[in-house]
Amino acid sequence: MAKKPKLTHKQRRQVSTNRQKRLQQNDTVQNDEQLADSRAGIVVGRFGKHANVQDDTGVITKCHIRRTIGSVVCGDKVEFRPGKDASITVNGIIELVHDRESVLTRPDFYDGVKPIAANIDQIIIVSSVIPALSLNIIDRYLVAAEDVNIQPILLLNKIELLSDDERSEVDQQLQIYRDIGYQVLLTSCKTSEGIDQLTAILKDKTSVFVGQSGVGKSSIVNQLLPEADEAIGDISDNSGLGQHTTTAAKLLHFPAGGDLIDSPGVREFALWHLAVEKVTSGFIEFRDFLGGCKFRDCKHLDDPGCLIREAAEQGKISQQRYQSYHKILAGMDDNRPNRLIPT
Ligand SMILES: Nc1nc2c(ncn2[C@@H]2O[C@H](COP(=O)(O)OP(=O)(O)OP(=O)(O)O)[C@@H](O)[C@H]2O)c(=O)[nH]1
Ligand SMILES: [Mg+2]
Ligand SMILES: [Zn+2]
Repeated sequence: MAKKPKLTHKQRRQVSTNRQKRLQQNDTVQNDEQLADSRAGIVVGRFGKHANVQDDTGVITKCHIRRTIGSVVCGDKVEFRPGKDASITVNGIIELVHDRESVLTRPDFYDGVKPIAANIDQIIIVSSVIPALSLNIIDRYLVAAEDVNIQPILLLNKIELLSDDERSEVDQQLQIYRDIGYQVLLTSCKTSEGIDQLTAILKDKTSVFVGQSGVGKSSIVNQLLPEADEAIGDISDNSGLGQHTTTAAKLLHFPAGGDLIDSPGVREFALWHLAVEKVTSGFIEFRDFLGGCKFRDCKHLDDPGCLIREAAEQGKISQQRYQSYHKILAGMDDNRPNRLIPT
């Protein structure tokens, strides 16, 4: 029997790439004749170079995105052309994205400012007891939500893990947020506490879950919509952090009305894309005092005649939030790529 020629590493790679290409070609629409007429849809999934688009009959098509389109995220309203042969995997193309009514963005070291979700009414900032509650991360999300003018709601999950004493301590910490007008919810996927209340808050709205990895965003989605069957990941024994189980955002519909976007957890929520004034006005309780400081370029630190510092000293602004604000400003340059300037 003739011996098979031995391939070099490079040749083997080439063979594998060619095979991959052939498979992809059979699995993706190639030309306009294979496409039906353009129709309206909503983006319900976004991963790699593709997006899942759902039309008004509920059919979901995995689509290419035309090169001319800037960005596509869950919640985007689009015009797309589905393929005629439903057996093809990547079977459509997004031709146009309609103007967004709202968009939540996040700065990324490599990609610049990235949209996370579009056309949303409210942002549910999910925290938990494990990984430990971080008020500073909550404040960062609040600033980002205020900047894009989308209603934020705070949610603390895994509440059943707390003893009565710990619970009242945490409740006290969160009271700061209730006092300045934010809604705060306590939930547990183990006891279902707070889930009915959350259902009512999400009804008829488009909401997005954001927060650190491992706080239980996907677990809550499964509580609300068992058929969603979202992947759930354990907290790492070593780091005590989540393991980034959800890797792509997904939009789900409530049968009774309303949509919910589950998003991948993030490690850091940087705010370097914002000008300092935007961070300041993102602390909504500071707004009453803005413009009243003695110096126009007041840093609200130890500047004489600073109304914000005085308000914090007098307890009109919480010390916790005042310090969190300065912590955010002190870290503004962290993870900021040099080439990008805030707007
Ligand atoms: N004790 C307790 N554990 C919970 C609760 N909710 C979720 N968990 C656990 O927390 C871990 C992380 O849950 P996920 O739902 O995967 O968290 P996630 O926020 O979606 O994480 P990423 O997808 O990585 O962003 C899993 O082990 C869940 O079982 C809860 O209410 N109580
Ligand atoms: Mg998840
Ligand atoms: Zn000041």
